[in-house]
Amino acid sequence: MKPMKLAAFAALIAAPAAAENWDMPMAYPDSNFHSQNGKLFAEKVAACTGGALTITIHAGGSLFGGADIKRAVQTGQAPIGERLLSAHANEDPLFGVDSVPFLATSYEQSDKLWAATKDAIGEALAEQNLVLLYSVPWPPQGFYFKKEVESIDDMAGTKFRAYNAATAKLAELTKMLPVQVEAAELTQALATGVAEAFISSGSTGVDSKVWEQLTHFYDTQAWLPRNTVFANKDAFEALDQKSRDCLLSAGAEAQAEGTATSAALAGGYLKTLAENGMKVSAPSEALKAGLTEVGAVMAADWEAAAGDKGAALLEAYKAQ
Ligand code: PCA
Repeated sequence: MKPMKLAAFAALIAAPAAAENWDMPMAYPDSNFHSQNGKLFAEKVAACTGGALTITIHAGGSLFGGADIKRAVQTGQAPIGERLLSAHANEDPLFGVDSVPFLATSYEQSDKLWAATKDAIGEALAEQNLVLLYSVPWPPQGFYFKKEVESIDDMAGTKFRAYNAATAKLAELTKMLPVQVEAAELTQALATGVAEAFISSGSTGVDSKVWEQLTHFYDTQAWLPRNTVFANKDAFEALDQKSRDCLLSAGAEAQAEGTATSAALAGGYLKTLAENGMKVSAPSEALKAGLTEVGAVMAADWEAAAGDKGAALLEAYKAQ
């Protein structure tokens, strides 16, 4: 009897903790590289935890729309989620550092800007009951129009789809009419005339098959905004140490791999736009010069909003 009892006891203490499943809302389409990278992240977490923590991806805004994901995770309605953090720059200017025009315009610079600001961004998120897990840049941002645009004067009066405060400000400074539209509703907004132009990556242009409505893409490489994945702090802290470590290590891997994927795909998206009949080109000198001026105004605005803390981070970025 005795040995059997011991064996039963051993089996009991060796039994894995009840498996936990987290639902992860993401705003962009299932086929988008961020969503696919989210799935790879989920697979890594499952493998690392031996199935103790699994993550179910809900792409395309199917669980929460983009605008609601951050609040949902903060309040624990979802334990984890992905969001374009710059859309929350009104809460903390730091969240918008990736959308300051012409501050970081290549993958290399984007990595450096992230390295200089990630701790401060992580702290700002922690104050909002969030744990930073990883962040992946979109390809560089260019302008989509349905006419030739030679200078910013040609933009005036255009209904311009904005995805954050920076893109709305850019529209105002170029005398366009900003309208906030999530990527999930972009196709419809273009089809119904709610918007007739926007700034984004080739990735979102391809996702939305914008060649059905628009004709010109100007490859301005203005900035590389990021999608950031965070967990609810209470949900994170309720996990065992191993699961927490796995989330962080899988996040680090997903960030490196997602960034490499973004860079590898960037050129192909522009090719796809051209193959579908769009005129893809560099901006004219006049357009470049106008956007540089607008960008300088926006950079000064950001610095004023971000104060000494922002200035120190910019210095750290530029010193790299
Ligand atoms: N695509 C997202 C954000 C930046 C990008 O390239 C969008 O347009 O909503």
